[in-house]
Amino acid sequence: MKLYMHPVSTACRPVRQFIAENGIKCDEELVDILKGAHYQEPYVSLNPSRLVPMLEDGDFRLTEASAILKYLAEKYDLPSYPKDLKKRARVNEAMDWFNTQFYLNYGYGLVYPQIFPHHKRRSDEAHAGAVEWGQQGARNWLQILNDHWIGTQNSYLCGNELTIADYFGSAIVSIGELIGCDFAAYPNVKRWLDHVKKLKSWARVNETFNGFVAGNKGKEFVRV
Ligand SMILES: N[C@@H](CCC(=O)N[C@@H](CS)C(=O)NCC(=O)O)C(=O)O
Repeated sequence: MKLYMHPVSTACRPVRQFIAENGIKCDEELVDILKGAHYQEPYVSLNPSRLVPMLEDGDFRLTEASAILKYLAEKYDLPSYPKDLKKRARVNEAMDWFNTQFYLNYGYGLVYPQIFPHHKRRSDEAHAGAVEWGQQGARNWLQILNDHWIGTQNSYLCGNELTIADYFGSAIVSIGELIGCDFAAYPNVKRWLDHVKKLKSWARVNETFNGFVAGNKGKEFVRV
């Protein structure tokens, strides 16, 4: 198996983390999205969406981080994707919620417009309005994550067992660190994230990402 990836990518980090934690044998191929390699052959023919990650398992290719996590967990029969119908449905629900509701406002509304030049709006006014919209939405979803998904009792998103939803969600929530979020206003989120970060491969998998976080330290950002 081979994972086409970039180490800083929000969508690649949970997949790499899952592979590392579970000792899954999988080669990696760097697709340098910062240099536009995903727009060039051969990658563009393999994945016309021009995004990473992409998993190759023999002649089977799979994109979408959430789908890849489910495929790997199923292929290796791992407990982090429970077989019980309702437990599995809850994990799917959490992943869909992160991938749609949460990520839209938090990632594309708040974080990315402030750190990626190509996400910046055309005028300062439009930009400030978009970021404010993202901030409001992100605060709403973080509060729901804090109170409803995690709450005061749970160690993880779907109870007290680590699931693939935690791999997926923690990669998304941690992008707030790029704009200096410390999640102090969301104590259950902070406790959960700190807990997931204790995974033995977290530091290694997130080395490049943490370099970006360090590079943004001290800069002014709109935060949650
Ligand atoms: N929904 C996709 C999103 C993948 C995605 O957005 N990948 C980003 C990196 S995090 C990418 O390849 N960006 C390249 C670009 O936008 O040009 C997934 O979850 O896998």
